[in-house]
Amino acid sequence: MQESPRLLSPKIQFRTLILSDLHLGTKDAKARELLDVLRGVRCEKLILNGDIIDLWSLQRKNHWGPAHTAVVRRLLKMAEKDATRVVYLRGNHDDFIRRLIPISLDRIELAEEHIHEAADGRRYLCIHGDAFDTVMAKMRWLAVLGDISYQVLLDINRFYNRWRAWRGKEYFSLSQAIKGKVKSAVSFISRFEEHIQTLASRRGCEGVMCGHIHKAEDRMMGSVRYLNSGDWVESLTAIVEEMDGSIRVVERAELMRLITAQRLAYEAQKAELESPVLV
Ligand SMILES: [Mn+2]
Repeated sequence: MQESPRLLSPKIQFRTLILSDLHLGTKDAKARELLDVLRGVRCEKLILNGDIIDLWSLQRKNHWGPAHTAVVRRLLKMAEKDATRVVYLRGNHDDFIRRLIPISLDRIELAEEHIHEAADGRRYLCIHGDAFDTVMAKMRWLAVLGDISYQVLLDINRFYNRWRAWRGKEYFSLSQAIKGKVKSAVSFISRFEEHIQTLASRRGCEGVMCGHIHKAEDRMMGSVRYLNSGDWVESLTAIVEEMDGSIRVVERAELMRLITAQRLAYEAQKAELESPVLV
């Protein structure tokens, strides 16, 4: 007797999907783009790592549209129909939930932070990341400085000092001053990395997952793996955990390719199973 083939799912499957910074309620939220992804994915656990509904922005100007409602409805449906465990972590744009947390509503939990245990036993601390803001501000400053070459700096310095001389002021080394700034910014970065490492070890975690800075990342900070899920305003990225526990950052384009391929395979199998048996 012929063994019946394993039935394909019309959706791609992840153990965990981690999203952050959807900023629903703002003009720039890519709700439709997100909806395409959410409709094609099934996951056991969904971590919403802050700034999901942008209450700050809604209070100033209401840009809530039907697509935003559809995203919320889809998220609730995942919890209800797919039995997905949803963990909603507080961000700084939706810190109104701070007064409620921690609370568990059926399959939806609201919390400040969450420890995710992957299938391979590795533990990850999930937290929005606005707590690191003062450190991050210095990092942005460093990125700007990094774009200015030393030669340009020297040129600016020369003009600046010509102007100072004309004003009758003494020489001032702008490049020296900026180099000092860079040095302190570098120490701020290592302080941020230290912060992440301390936090991870305090929670017994091998990794930390954040959002907030709207930039997807996956890199080691000492022995700690730092991941950032990016956002759904510009970068359209997510973190996914496969069934075997492997974790990676993915872009929407890749997710859509996987979703389309899965759907086609599913349709093909369905058509084959429904066609009359030919002898
Ligand atoms: Mn944020």
